[in-house]
Amino acid sequence: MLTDFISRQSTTPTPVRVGVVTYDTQNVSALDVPATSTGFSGSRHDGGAFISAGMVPDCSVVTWTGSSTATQQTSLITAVRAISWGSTSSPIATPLAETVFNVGQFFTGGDALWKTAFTAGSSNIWLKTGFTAPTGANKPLCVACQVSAIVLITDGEPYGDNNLPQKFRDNKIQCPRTPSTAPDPCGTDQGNATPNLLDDVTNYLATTDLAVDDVTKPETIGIQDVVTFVIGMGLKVPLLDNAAKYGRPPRPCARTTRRICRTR
Ligand SMILES: [Ca+2]
Ligand SMILES: [Ca+2]
Ligand SMILES: [Ca+2]
Repeated sequence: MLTDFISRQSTTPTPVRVGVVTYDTQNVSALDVPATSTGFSGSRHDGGAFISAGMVPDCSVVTWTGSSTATQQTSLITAVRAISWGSTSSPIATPLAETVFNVGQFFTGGDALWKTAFTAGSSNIWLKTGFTAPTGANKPLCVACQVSAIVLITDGEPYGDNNLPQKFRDNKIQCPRTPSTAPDPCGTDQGNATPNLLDDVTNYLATTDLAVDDVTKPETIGIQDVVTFVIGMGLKVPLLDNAAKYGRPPRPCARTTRRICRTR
């Protein structure tokens, strides 16, 4: 599915830039949920890992038909086909919310928010190696008014997930149920039994200006949020429905911003 999507960018009338992230292949060493003061520090391997070198194609490129972009396209497809899903002897877990949180770091365009939003002072504990955005033409943010999206392809069964800042552990976003006092149908992690927080993370990315405004970087001015789309590979999963439901930016406000952007 993903390799088809990347291939079609050469011929579709509406090509997009693409980056690919999968789970950290060593994530089974980080299945627990330690105190929030730990973050990702030490030798932990929570969350994801980049497959692509930032985004393809470069910011200034608007089609995938140039020779250098075609080469990037071939390399990306090869890299996607080489993604490891683990084996019995070398398993990989499913840190869904953690990985989407890492992608949020990437979309900040420079880590500024991720250093201050989740700790009392500035701290690097919630930064994941590999997700600091590049500053070259493969950076995630090209222009201030661009639409950024995550397309999450998953079976929706978190395992070894939810080592996240307290803001998310509060689990303010929960799946709908009747009566409201019943347990959260978004469920708990199969490995560590903590409440699943994927919907809390997608909601944060949809409702937060991720790129702190910096006059030296025009692409950061205004609101840079991220919408999450979910492609569930298994049966109906309440957690994924809720992650998509709450992963939409507040449209009236966002639309106004983008309309102003386009008329500049
Ligand atoms: Ca983890
Ligand atoms: Ca939740
Ligand atoms: Ca901004």
